[in-house]
Amino acid sequence: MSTSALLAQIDQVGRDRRRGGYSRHVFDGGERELREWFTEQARARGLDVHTDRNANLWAWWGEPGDQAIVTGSHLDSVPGGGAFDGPLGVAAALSAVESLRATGFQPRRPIAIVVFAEEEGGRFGVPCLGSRLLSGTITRDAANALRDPDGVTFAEALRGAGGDPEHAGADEAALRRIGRFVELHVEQGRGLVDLDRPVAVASSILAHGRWRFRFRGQGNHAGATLLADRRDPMLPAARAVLAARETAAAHDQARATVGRLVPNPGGTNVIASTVDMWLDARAPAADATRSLVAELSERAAEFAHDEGCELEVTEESYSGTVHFDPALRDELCASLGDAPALATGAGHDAGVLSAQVPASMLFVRNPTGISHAPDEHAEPGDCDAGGSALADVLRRWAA
Ligand code: HGY
Ligand code: MN
Ligand code: MN
Ligand code: MN
Repeated sequence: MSTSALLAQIDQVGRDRRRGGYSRHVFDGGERELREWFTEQARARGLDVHTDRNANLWAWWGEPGDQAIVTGSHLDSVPGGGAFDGPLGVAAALSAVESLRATGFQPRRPIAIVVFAEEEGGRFGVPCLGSRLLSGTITRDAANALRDPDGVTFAEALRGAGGDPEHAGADEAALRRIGRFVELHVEQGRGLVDLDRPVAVASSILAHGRWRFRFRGQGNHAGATLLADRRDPMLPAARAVLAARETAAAHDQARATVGRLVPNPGGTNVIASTVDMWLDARAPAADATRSLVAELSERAAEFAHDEGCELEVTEESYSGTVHFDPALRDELCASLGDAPALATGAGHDAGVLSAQVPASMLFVRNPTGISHAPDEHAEPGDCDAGGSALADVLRRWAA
């Protein structure tokens, strides 16, 4: 089955109709149905499937062994996300394995497809949670204590998804088995459109992280409280949203986004007692990301003081700049007909793994350049070109 046909199935199974929009959530609803769909598809292609203690799904062609060639991505999405971010890599992996088996190819090294858990951090707030646990870049205790907006702990969700909260965390044996990792992903930008090419190889990932700015004031009545008597945390939060853009603009190629602003308790006729503002900050150089956040924190503290409010800034996740293995990158570019190498502003499981295993990424052209929104797109022909390119890479690496 082609990559584009498998994508259509994922879209069908994963679209979370209960929530109306297009969201593939983690560990429940669409996610559980997607986990079952992937397991069925992998088994139908002769792969052995198991869930690791961190709820990542592994499908093996051959006995799990050292120096395996591993590919894969994720199936969860951001709220209201697109249909390609994550699923394209999983669909291409299934299609690539199917096409290799159809030609009678006998790999001399094990091949595996992995579906990482909670890549978007859409439920528990930490992106790439499955690959961070696997690689030990987040501890079991820190992960298990994470709570979703309904107060469900990650430990509970992990158990429900077949993971093992008591033994979650760094999985040395699993890491040792990975000889090379390659993740195919829809491009989140217009680089390939401008270059008029279907496939590219990733060169680097911006340094990026998430910080929660909690402005604390005095909850009060919207009508009975005179302006002079207010300590309204919404004001410093609003000023900080504007300052985020200004501060980022002062740093070369930096990005700062406030996509989530949550007043508590959130009543129309209530002055909030706290307002949480989440900052997503990214820049090519790690120190630029860090100084952007430090400058904004300072300004936000002044805004809070002006309104008699307090501010607490918490770092929720951070990844330094990732430079993919240059030898692997160049080899892939050459083998894919002199494909271009592109930097990306999006984080990926491949970026998390790259600190410990030879990791790489392939990008597929996205005509809209939009991602993390329903307009994200890749043409069926380019999706299938990505699947064939991935099959070639797996064949060469596992021969
Ligand atoms: O947020 C990101 O960069 C990725 O899509 N998880
Ligand atoms: Mn994403
Ligand atoms: Mn992704
Ligand atoms: Mn990813």
